[in-house]
Amino acid sequence: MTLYVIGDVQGCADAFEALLEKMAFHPARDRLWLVGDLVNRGPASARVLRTIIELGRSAVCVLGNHDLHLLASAAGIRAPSAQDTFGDVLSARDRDTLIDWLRHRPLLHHDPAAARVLVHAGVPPIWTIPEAIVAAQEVETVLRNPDWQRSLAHMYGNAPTRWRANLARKDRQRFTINALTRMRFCGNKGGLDFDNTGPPGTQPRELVPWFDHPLRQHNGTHIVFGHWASLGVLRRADITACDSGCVWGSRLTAIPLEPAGKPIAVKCSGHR
Ligand SMILES: [Mn+2]
Repeated sequence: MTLYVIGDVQGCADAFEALLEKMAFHPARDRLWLVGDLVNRGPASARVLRTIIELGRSAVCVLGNHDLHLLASAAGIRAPSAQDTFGDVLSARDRDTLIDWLRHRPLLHHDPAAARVLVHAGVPPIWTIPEAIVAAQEVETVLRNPDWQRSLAHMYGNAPTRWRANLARKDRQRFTINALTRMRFCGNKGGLDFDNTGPPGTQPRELVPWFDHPLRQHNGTHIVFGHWASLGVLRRADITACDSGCVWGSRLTAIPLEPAGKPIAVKCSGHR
């Protein structure tokens, strides 16, 4: 058994299928973690979703910001923009199957035995892992409700950037979604920044990558994430970053987490 993680696929079905083949991934034997952003920007979002659904219980996938944007579009909350390429999902014959599967994915997956967490963007430094799990579960419960469409109406917006335990429900859920699916840098008190998308070193002095923040409360847990294409693949004792910029014309990468091994990558022609 090998546990792999694959970075942001973003509708690049050709690269995804080529990578699974190159890995010789076998669902009866191996396990796969996917960091989310399965859809959008690339040409074949529906095909990516169907391939993952076929992997069944061998694959664990968390939601990314593009996946949530697709759900909001399917819910009629927000019209797709000119850049969005998930129309193949919205017009698919199996649309309801794909959307229902997607909205039942978690925002955060925790393997306590391995002290390992899978999340799209990261865990805010000021949260402990139990706090992050409670916050994620609140949003997951809402997404799984029969009236899930209405609840996504409050998803968009950057505020509040600072966490407080007494935030109102909608603000609390928006903070959770933004932190777990959009965060890269944080301010010195742990507030979220949404303006800087470059690699560490390009940010204003008052900002720190969330995983290097001095207030970080979850140092004992290994956090596996994607979302940050300009950070690329980064493997440390405490984190694995794995968005190698597939949709930008770079590579799609699978990293063996257990047993740890050499990354396996395929070239992607890029679609942006
Ligand atoms: Mn993302």
